[in-house]
Amino acid sequence: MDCIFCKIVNKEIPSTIVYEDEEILAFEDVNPVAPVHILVIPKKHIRSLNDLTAEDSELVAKMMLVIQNIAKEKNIADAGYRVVNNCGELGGQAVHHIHFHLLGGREMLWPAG
Ligand code: DGP
Repeated sequence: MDCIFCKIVNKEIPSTIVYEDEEILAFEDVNPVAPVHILVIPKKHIRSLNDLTAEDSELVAKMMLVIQNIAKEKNIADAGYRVVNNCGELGGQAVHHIHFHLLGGREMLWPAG
């Protein structure tokens, strides 16, 4: 499968990893839009939020806790941060392997663009 994030999971493409366990990988976004910009992904290939099933519930909950922990480690937890999932074409999803953006270190605007 020609998935760039699967290649990052398999270490075929280098990345700056900030967290890894059996199921989850977190790494710095190659094109950061904030001082802290980390992508949190499941190691198993799930195409988008539309493709999650009830069986993925625990995995998604773990990903949220990974995000919470990274926010603490990066010292952005107290100030606040944003978690983004882009789903599908109109949602702006460019990489079709589900991922959550952790954005912090600056004030976030609303509504999002
Ligand atoms: P999205 O639009 O939500 O699908 O965002 C995809 C993000 O993935 C985008 O912010 C840039 C990032 N990205 C794409 N290719 C690579 C890569 O090879 N390495 C890293 N670290 N990030 C990547």
